[in-house]
Amino acid sequence: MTANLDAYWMPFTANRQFKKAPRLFTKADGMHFWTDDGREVLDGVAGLWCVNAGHARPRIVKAIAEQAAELDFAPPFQMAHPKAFELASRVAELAPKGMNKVFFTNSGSESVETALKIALAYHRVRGEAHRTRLIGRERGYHGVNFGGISVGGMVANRKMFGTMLGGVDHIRHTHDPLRNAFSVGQPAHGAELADDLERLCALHDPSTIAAVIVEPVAGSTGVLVPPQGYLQRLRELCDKHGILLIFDEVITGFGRTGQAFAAQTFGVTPDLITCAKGLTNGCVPMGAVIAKQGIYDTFMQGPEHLIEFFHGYTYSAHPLACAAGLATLDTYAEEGLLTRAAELEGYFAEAVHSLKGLPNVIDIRNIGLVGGIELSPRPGAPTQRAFDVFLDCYQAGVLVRTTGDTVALSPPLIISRAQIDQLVDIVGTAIKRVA
Ligand code: PXG
Ligand code: PLP
Repeated sequence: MTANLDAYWMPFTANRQFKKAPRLFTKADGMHFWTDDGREVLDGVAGLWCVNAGHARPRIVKAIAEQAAELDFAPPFQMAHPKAFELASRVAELAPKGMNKVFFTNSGSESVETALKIALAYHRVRGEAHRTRLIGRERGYHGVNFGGISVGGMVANRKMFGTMLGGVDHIRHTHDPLRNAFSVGQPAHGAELADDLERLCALHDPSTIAAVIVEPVAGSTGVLVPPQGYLQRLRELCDKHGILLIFDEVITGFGRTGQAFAAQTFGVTPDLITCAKGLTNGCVPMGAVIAKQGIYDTFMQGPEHLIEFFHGYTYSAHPLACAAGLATLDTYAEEGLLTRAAELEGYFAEAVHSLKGLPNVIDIRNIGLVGGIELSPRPGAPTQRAFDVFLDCYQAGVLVRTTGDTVALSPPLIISRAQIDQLVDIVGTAIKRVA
C-alpha cells in the first residue's frame, strides 16, 4: 500500500481509526474479495447488499466494456438511447403486476427523493394538492439525502442536519424482541403496529397525507423482518385513506427475499417501488423508481409538448448503467438467481439460528438470504462488540456488515451450502472470541 490516505474523506467510516489500520480490497471474483496483501475474503454481504450475482461476472464485464466504446454517454433530457427503453421494459416485466413505468436514478438515495416527489406531484396533478405530508417509520433507512433522512428514522443520520423536510411524521417501528426474539422468518407478533398509521391519520387528518414509505424488510437498521400480516394491514389502511404506499426495496429488490421483489414475497403490491443496488449487480451506480400505470397516466395530461414531471438526473439511464443492468438481468435469469434465496432459505435459516446460545447473542432474525445476529452491547460502549466481530471475521477471511450491535449477513445469491457453513462458522468463532 503506497497511496497517501490523507485526501480521501471516507463515507460512513471512522476515518482516523481506518487510516491507522487500512483494509483494502484490490480484486474480486465470484464469492470472494482479495486484500492488498493477497488474502482471500469470502463476501458475506454482497459487497454492500448489492453484488447479488457475485463479482466479476463475465457477461456484465463485457457489456460495460463494449458499451463504453460504443456509446459512452447520451443526454437523458429530450433525448435517449435504445438500452434505456429495453432495461425499463425488463424491470417492468420483473415487477409486480400493474407496476410498469420505470424512472431511472443513480442510487437508492436518489430513488427515494424521486419517489417522494412523484407522490407529492401526483396528488397535486389530481387536484389534491393538500396531500403534502410524508410518513416514514422509526428505524427506517431511506438513504442520506434530505427527503430520505426526513422520512428515515435513524437518529445518527438525522440529528446533525437541522430541521430537514417539514410536514413529516413517523409510525412506530416493528422491532419487538420481547415477543419475537429468535423468530425464524416472519415474526408472529406485531401486525397491529401498522394501526399506528391510524393514530397519525387522526392527528393530521388523512387528507393531508401524500404517502407512507417503509422498507418491507428493514436492512440497515439491523434486519427487521415484517411481522405476519403487517404489510397487508398497512396496504389496507393506505387504500382506505387514499395514501400512496411506497416500498423502499433498495436492499430487498432483485432476489434478496426469494422473489424479484419483496412485494411479491409478501404478496403486497405498493404504488411505488424504489430500488438500486442489485439492479446492476453493484457494477455501475444506478437506481430506479417503479410506478403503477395509473400514477404515470395521471401525469400524462395537459399539452403534449410540455414536460410532465420536472425532475431527472444528468446520469439518469446512463448507457453504461443500462448495459450493466441488462447483462445483470440476463445473468439472474440464466442462473435462476432471483428465486435462489427461496431455495436456500431453509438451509440458511438453520445455519444462522445455530448461533443461538453463543455468548451475548440476544436475537437472530432471517428472511430469504438475509440474516441478522443481534448482540448485547458492551456496557457503556454500544456498537463496539459487533464491530469487534466484524474485525475478527475480516482477519479470519469473511466480510460481514454491522449496524448497531447487529451483525448482518446478505451474501451473493450464488453462495453454495458449503460457503454458508463457512460463513456462519467464522461468524460463530468470532462471536466466541470477542465475548
Ligand atoms: N433505501 C434503503 C432501504 C437502503 O437500504 C438506500 C435507500 C440508499 O441507497 P444508496 O445507493 O444511496 O446508498 C439504502 C442503502 C448498511 C448500508 O450498512 C445499507 C445501505 C447503504 C449503505 C450501507 O446496511 N442501503
Ligand atoms: N449542480 C449544478 C450546478 C448543475 O449544473 C447540475 C446539473 O446540471 C447539478 C448540480 C445536478 O447534477 P446531476 O444531474 O448529476 O444530479
